[in-house]
Amino acid sequence: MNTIQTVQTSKSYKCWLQYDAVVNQQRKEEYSVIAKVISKQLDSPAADAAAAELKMAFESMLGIHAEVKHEKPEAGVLLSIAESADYLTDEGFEIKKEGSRLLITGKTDKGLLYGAFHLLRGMQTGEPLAKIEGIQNPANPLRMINQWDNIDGSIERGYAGASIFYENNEFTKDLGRIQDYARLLASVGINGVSINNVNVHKIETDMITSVLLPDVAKIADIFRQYGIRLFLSVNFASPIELGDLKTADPLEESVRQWWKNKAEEVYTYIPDFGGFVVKADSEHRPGPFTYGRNHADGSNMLAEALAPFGGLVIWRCFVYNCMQDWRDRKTDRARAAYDHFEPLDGQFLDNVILQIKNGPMDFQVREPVTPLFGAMPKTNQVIEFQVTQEYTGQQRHLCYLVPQWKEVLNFDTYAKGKGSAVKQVVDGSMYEYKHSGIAAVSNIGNDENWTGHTLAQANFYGYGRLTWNPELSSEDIAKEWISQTFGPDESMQQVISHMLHDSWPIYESYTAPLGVGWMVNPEHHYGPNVDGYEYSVWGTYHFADCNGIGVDRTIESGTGYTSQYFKENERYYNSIDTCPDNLLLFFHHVPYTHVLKSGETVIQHIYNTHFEGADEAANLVETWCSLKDRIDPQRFDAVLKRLEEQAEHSKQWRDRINTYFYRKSGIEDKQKRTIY
Ligand code: GCV
Repeated sequence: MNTIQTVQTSKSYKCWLQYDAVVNQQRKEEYSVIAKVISKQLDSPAADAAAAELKMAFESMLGIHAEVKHEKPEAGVLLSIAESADYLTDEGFEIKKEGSRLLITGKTDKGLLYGAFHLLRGMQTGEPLAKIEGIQNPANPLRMINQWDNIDGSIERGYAGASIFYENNEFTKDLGRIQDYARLLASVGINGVSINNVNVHKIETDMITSVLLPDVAKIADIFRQYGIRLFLSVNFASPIELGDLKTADPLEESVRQWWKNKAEEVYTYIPDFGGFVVKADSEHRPGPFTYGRNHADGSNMLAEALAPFGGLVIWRCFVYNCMQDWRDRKTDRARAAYDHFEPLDGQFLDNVILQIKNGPMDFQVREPVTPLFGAMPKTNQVIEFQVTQEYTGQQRHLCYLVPQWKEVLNFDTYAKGKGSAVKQVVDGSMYEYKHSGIAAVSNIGNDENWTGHTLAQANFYGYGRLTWNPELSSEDIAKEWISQTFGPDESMQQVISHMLHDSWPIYESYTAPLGVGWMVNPEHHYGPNVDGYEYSVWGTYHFADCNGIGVDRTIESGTGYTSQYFKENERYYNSIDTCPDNLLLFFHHVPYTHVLKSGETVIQHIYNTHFEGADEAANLVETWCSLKDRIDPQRFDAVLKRLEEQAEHSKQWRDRINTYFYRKSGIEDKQKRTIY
């Protein structure tokens, strides 16, 4: 049987898999009855991992050294497969108490693994077994994490140390840490991981050759035990890059054959390989446009190669002109994904999935939901979130993103009339997609606590839980995470939950106002710089002058972006009367004196929110300090340091933004606070 050796034992490293000793005597007695024996009726990597996790957890939580055996126990946990259980999907499970036995039943061994983690989550949060019982199936078929790790050990947009997968242009030897990562991922239901950056550089191109495939296969073996399929990001120009062909034209027979051979080779190393993730014709990455072909041509070529082996092509829609002339007021980056992809609906093979960022720009603190969701009934779609906090404080600022993701998933597209939420598009139910789900950019690195900011573990946890069940509330997710991570003290749990829930609004309030986005320093994207992207090639403008600010995306006088939405949303955003305040500057250019629905003018709103936001960031420090002595010193101090940095840095944001708009507009703050 698989034995688990976690490579570090500190509280920050263990995240939510603390498995602290159960202190409630009644619970301890109840759990102990089922913890003496773990019986598993099959041997498979995932069933072994489930049993090993339970064994380790029972030892740590109850001090019981469970026996693992095949026979049915009188009392104990019974892991068994029921292939004909039609109420379960392949990854679903049922937990049921029968006398002194607790049955965890799956249709496959993956269900057993998820069932085991569900039991442990319930035990860690102190639930009676009766409440842990029940049937669960994941809402989304694909629940994926994208690593943006480079083989030199760096991570694109990584804020928690270096890669856990690579160092110095080689795969890591520290496979124990990867196993611990797989445990964390499986515990929240993730079932797919792409292990290299979507920007595939020269050396990483070798990941699909015999040079690096043996290493990739070792990583796949680890993830397989935890029900996670491995994917690779590939370079569209690989046939050229690897020196085999002079072209990567997707309609050239030699190129198509090259990819077919390549797929066959990959599957000899990794029989359950998930497939390819592709960033093409995006930010200088090669793609089908070079050959006058479209994205259906490009993705279908790869899909054809992978189809015989059950592989998927996850093709990103982040395609836009990144060499825009800032003087060109007609081109609108927000329109790009829809303009490129919507006309191709129906042309993609059924093992192609389009991966679409949640918003039309790029993971800003506030942007509307992309109009592409629901607009392609015949094309598989997955949504892409960003757990790593590129534009939301880089894990130096606290920003709990689960409420943002929930807002997006609950957004009504009106694709099939009222009640056509994004979550129903991406779970595949609205159009009966063959493949669909949720993907996100990972926020972990080799920092001891995985996520840099210890409280950013909540985003990792919450992302996974939402992919499994988008109906979970943000509060429930936070509660689960806090109680497993920090323990049963309820008043402490409430304090942390409030901090988490205040954090996104706080961050939004002292950064770019009213949905306009950007205003960050170019390249690294940390810290305020109002005009940082104003005259750039990236299509990211706010158009502030002495009279007003905002991007006119209306049909009548602007870029017409609003027309990409279904009628109800088109009308809602297109009219300044109905457009919500928090997205006003995304859709409309208005004078500073424009009065918002809140009753404030735009300029006064900017001043107010920036003063208040910085004050609230300072309050987070005080609130956290109220928990001293109730949280272990290592995690307490680490979080305190980050919150102090945030409080200081939010003042920079406040003063830079307020001063900029004061100087532009010449309008005084009604409250006469200090502006420079
Ligand atoms: C991986 C943004 C980021 C890039 C990232 C890109 C993408 O532009 O700043 O670092 O590249 O998105 O999603 O492909």
